[in-house]
Amino acid sequence: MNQIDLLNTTCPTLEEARKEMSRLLEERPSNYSLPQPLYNDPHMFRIDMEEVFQKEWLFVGMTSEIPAKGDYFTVEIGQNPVLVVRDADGDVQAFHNTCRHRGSRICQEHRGKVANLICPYHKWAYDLKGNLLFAGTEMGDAFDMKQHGLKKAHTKVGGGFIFICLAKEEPEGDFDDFLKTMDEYMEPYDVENTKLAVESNMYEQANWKLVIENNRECYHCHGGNHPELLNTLLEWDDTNDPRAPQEFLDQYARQSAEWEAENIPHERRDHGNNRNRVVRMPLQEGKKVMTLDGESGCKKMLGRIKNPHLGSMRILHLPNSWNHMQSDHFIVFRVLPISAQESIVTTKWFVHKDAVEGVDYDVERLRLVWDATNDQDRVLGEENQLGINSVGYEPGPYSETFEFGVINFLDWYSDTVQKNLKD
Ligand code: 3BY
Ligand code: FES
Ligand code: FE
Repeated sequence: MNQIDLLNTTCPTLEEARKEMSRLLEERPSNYSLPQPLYNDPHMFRIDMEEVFQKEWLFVGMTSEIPAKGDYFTVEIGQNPVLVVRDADGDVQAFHNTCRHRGSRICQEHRGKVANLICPYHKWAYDLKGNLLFAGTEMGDAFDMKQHGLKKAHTKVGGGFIFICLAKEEPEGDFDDFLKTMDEYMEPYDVENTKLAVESNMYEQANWKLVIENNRECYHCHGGNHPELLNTLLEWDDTNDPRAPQEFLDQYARQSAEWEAENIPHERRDHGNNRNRVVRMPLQEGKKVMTLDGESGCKKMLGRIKNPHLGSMRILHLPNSWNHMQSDHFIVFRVLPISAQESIVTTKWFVHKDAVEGVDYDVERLRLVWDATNDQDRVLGEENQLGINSVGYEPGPYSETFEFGVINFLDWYSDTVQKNLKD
């Protein structure tokens, strides 16, 4: 059953599914993979959408994707189309992309530029702050334009990253502290002076949690799963990775001393008990960035950066992103669920806004390693899903040293769903 079927079905057992999901999460051992229905049951998927994707802060894109007034991009959070636009004051706004007349989607393109937001159906027009400007002449005297503005989604920006929240009330928590870290750690990159070089949208037949689980460990990096990536990436997931040998710690000490001298933030910051994490990690000795040979991806460095050897600053955000910030380009990743067993992984590569394609950078070269890596991870995720669907599947144990990131993710997920189900 796909998501459309699911959401169009009146489901007498949804309440039971909520109780069952609560029970499964409460009873699960924390360092085991989840029970099967949490990865493939359409009711449980619907609860994930309601309790996680419609309630929590989600990463949607970067401010430099919409540098000027009227620039917009669209994003689908399940069946909720959203448009993100730069308004006339230079602020980022997010609106439900549904017209207040009869609900048509307003912006139908993936990205574009508009003076006002005009619904294609009967041409109602809204300004960039969502106010209804024009509704024809036939709506009658009692019609109140002010009551028919676009519905807003909450929006917050930190370090050029745009987060939205579809809940009526913003979730409680220390999200603003994370945003402060983002402002501080992203300062050297000067995101406003970057541009999107290229974007990929990869369809994956796996539950969104399998996509995130896969990203939060490099256990699978062994055994030839990621030959291109491992030319440059070290398999340690964090500066305090329990597996990291002295050699790595020495390299980190050496490189982080350089970074400090250059005022490049690097120290691990953790927000919300491992929910959102920022840390700069060295790459393999001598490698500059995650290209195939580890040499520059773009001749123009980002922001005020002079040292090409900045490793990669990882920004891990739950529920839906991971990111790699390097000296001459950065890469952001966003996961959005489509159905219980389908997700879409969007990857975007950014370079300095004055960098010239074909002169300063070559798109094919820039994207090669992560295109290959994403595709390898897609196969791993899809195979994981197929095996989990078996009657023979039983939750299995995570390694606390190799898979601590997965344990952290599922602990956050489990706590969040249980808490939101009670609210
Ligand atoms: O580097 C990443 O984004 C993660 C961590 C390990 C494997 N994976 C591709
Ligand atoms: Fe938008 Fe009618 S649905 S103008
Ligand atoms: Fe991987």
